[in-house]
Amino acid sequence: MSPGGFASGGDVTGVHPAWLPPEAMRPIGARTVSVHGDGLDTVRAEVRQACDRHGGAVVAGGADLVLTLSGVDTGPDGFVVSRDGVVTTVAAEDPAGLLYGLFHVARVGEAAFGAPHPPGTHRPAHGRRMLDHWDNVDVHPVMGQVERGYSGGSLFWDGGALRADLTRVTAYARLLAACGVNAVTVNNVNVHATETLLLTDRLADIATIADLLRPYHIRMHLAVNFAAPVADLGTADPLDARVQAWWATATDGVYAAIPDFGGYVVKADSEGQPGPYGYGRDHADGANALAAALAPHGGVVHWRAFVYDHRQDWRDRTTDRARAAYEHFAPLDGRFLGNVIVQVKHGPIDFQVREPVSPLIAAMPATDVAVEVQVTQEYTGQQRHVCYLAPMWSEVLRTIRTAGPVGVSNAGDDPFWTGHPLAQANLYAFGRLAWAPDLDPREVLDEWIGLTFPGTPDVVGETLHAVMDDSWRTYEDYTAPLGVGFMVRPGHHYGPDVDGYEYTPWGTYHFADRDGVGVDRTCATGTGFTGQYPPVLARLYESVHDCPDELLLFFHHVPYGHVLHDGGTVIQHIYDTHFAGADAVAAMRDRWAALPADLVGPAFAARVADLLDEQVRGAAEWRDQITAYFFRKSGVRDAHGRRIP
Ligand code: GCV
Repeated sequence: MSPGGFASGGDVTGVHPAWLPPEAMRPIGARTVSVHGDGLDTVRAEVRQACDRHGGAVVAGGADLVLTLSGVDTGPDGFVVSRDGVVTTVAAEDPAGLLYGLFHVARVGEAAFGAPHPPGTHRPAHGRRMLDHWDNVDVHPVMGQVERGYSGGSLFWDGGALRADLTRVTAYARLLAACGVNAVTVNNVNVHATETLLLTDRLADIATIADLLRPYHIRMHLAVNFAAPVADLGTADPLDARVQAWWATATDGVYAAIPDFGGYVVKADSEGQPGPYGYGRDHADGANALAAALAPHGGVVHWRAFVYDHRQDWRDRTTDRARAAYEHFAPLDGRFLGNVIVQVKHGPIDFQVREPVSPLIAAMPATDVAVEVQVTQEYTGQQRHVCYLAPMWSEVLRTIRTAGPVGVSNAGDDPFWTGHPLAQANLYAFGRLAWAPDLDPREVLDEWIGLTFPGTPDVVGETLHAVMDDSWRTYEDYTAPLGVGFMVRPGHHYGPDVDGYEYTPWGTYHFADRDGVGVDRTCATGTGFTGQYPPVLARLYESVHDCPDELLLFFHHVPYGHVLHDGGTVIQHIYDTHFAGADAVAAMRDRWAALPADLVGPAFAARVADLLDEQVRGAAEWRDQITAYFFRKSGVRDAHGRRIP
């Protein structure tokens, strides 16, 4: 198809519909389809629209495609697909499963109507697959409408009010259901004064959004302020019976308005947000107070473990931000109520391009843990750089079994949804990996391409793979050598500033001097962070010889002449990767420029081209600052004699 699918606009005029534009429903809509069961309004509407557009028909029996609610044993959200020769049947035990089955058929396309095959069962790996929006209701003076948002304004809020036109929320819900997401929070975890009222005075706003998400089987969650009871009671002490009663009453009110409400998300004692420490209590006390209020209704609390000292003294070399989450939470394992989920960032610091997996995830066997990843590209190019993140998430999600991943959404009111049109693939991939963590990131990208540009010539897919497959490692090459992170401009976090955070209260990240670079996090001579890992990993990371190269400087401070496993030195690696990374970005731009714009639509093509120009500029800036900085520190010349400013 053409870009005509875009031009025709899908459901929302003027908006590029991302995956599942009307043309992607052709495999279904060009056939006869029968739908059996109750509670299938959304499935029926999807099928009807597809048939209206593509010439098929909704029939009572004798169909090419049968969608049926039946007693199959799939569990929630699962479905079974079979083909007996002339009929493809999708069966599920609940309406959500049948909707996922319908979208599966769209994804598989004509193959769903090919050779006969016995029933194949599809079940999500995780019951809850959640996206958190860091959207402010009021425009925040520093963070704007969406904190760390790079896709325009909020889909839900506009300058203090619920958007007047919520059409795109319905379209967004459809996109999310089509990749498997089934839970959403619609406000920032930094809960400011207005957002605190969502729980009480402005409940009608979130009920309105919940009504729009529900047809696509997406449950509403809400970020709440731990100190919310203070306005009424003067305290938020979680062990105070009046506070517990306050949460019970407020929560009853939420469920009266939203019977299928999912629960609360809480950022407490973190970066200035209030929390239980203010009352001499711990995070189990805090989380349990809210969990007790939710339990009678079947709700859950996602309690974030992102707790660290952001007022540390850079001169104090014993304080290590990486240790913080484990130190605050691991001792609490076993004390949380059953409906508390401790939400842990995938790495021990903060969504950097390269981090080891957080040791806290393995340290709480008696607690439900959710792994949090950042779909919005705060530290990975801010949706001005192409950075396909599925390979990074896949490394974490496929090896760790948890209560389910949480992603920080990258969507906004931008016509392409995600600012950079190619960042749509990150949103899609988050949902797919949350459903099936073992999926190959390249195959997921294939799916996104197939659903977004159905019927286009192979060159579209080849170009997108060439530009995107290795883009995360390319971004790492020119920004974060061997596990050093945070060399970004303070505040907005875009672009290079090697010492930007090095002497601030927020943590210290590279410790470069004239002799060497890296953070000594060993037990033998450093901060002892390696000791937080299970023995096999602790030994691996503790050893400067065995530590994987890509994490060497995360765990060790080494001389610039230290030899890596590939035989090169650390300083030469820094030079080589920065030159190679910037060159790779220039090649990405050339590759994109060679793609005929009409195959993806002129607007899409032009937006990507403009952003690739910025990425080429940005990568060169990174290359020049990083190579110059380390040349000036080390005095070691580039072995290849390239120009270092
Ligand atoms: C919502 C990082 C970001 C903050 C964000 C915080 C968090 O520090 O820079 O904007 O706040 O993470 O995850 O709570």
